[in-house]
Amino acid sequence: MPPQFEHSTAEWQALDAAHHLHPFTDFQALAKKGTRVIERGEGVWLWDTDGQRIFDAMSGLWCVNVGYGQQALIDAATEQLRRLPFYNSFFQTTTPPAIALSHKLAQISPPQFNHVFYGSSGSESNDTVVRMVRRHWDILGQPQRQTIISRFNAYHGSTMAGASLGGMKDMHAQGGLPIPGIVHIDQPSFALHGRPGESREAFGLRAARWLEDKVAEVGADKVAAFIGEPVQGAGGVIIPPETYWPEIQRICDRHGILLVSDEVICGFGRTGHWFGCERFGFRPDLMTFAKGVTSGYIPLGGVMVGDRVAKVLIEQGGEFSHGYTYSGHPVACAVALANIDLIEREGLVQRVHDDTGPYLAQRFAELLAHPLVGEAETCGMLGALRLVRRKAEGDAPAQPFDAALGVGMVCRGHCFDNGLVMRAVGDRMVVAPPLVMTRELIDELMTRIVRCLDLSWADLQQRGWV
Ligand code: PXG
Repeated sequence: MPPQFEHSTAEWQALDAAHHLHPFTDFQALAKKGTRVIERGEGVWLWDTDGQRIFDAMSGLWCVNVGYGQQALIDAATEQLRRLPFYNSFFQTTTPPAIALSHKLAQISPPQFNHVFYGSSGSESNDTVVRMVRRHWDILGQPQRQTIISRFNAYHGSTMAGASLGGMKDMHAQGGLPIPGIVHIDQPSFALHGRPGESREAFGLRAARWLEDKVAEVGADKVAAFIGEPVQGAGGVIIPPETYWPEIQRICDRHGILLVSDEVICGFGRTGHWFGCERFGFRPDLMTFAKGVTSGYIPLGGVMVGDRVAKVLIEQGGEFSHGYTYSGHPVACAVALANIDLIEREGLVQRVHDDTGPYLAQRFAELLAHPLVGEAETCGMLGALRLVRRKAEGDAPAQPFDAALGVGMVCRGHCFDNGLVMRAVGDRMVVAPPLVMTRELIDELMTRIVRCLDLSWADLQQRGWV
């Protein structure tokens, strides 16, 4: 290890507390507690500076789709760094990796996608969407079509536009958000909004029609686009009923509204399809991506631009005044190509679709036997458990925990102490393991989850919460 990385955990924590402001963090509280310093990864495993081995059931932050330590990605980065570490794509130039990746993305995306606009993150890509869809309508002589409809509890990033598109109320409470022209409808969460006796399918249609209501309220001629994650990720892995997306598609088609799929989490195999829109049977005009495109080995994001929009921008648009220094970064594009090549060679999308996805679903369903688990759902390599105070019995619905207690954080604490990374979202415990998971690793994950649920149950009994 290079000498500048040789410190004890306590030294690292002191330096971190002194100089590093972490995202989405209470700085003072973290400085008191001390961070966990992760120093190495291999496959689905991480090691911290105390030498503890940790099962990373979150793929880093929903991104390390091919797992850690893949030599092909390391070699692609090294080779490109040596040959040409940077050149831009602004002034009538580009680089071979940016061209080759654009070609590859057009091949693996649904057929309407033949063009890509790059950024370095999901947030930047969603900012691009806001500017691009408004520009699209301007060019077509409909400048009043400015409003973008999104959903509460969505996560689309943390820039001004990304956080505005997102529907996180805590984020809107800081910094004067949302920016004008972005409005929200409720999310298709059956747990939150389903009615007693209503089927999931009927709920899916009802939830989609909230879009129709919002379009009527805003005025169809003022709506530029609707954006959604196929499965809401950071919002707690909210898997919509099968009826939801096809109905959303019909409503967008009826009113000529552009449909945007945020594929930052769902893209690149996570749902057992290359893109989440393919899993849920809809046909977006634009798709944003990031995370899994490089498996997080290096930052890259972008927007797949469907022919409907690309044709307008290219043939009638003139200069589109937008872009980033690192749009089409050659090293990032080279790593993305190696990543996609690896996903293809190893058949990871098919593996999730045919084998590990159904197996994870089966093993998750078994967790319903646990006294703490009121719901267990999966979609490909995404999974969510809802922790409940008392399970549903006969006609009596499940009793949730008081949200103020923060039951998820209690469970997350036990995961943290027992070598398992799971994410807590309110009373939902979520996983998004790497796509290289095998049945054996799913069994190992389940053993760890059950142990942490048992510890949480005992802890909650002691606290008198159950
Ligand atoms: N869209 C979606 C659907 C995301 O999940 C973004 C956009 C923004 O991407 P960038 O690359 O700008 O972060 C995301 C990011 C969490 C968590 O705690 C989730 C994300 C980011 C950070 C934390 O679940 N998703």
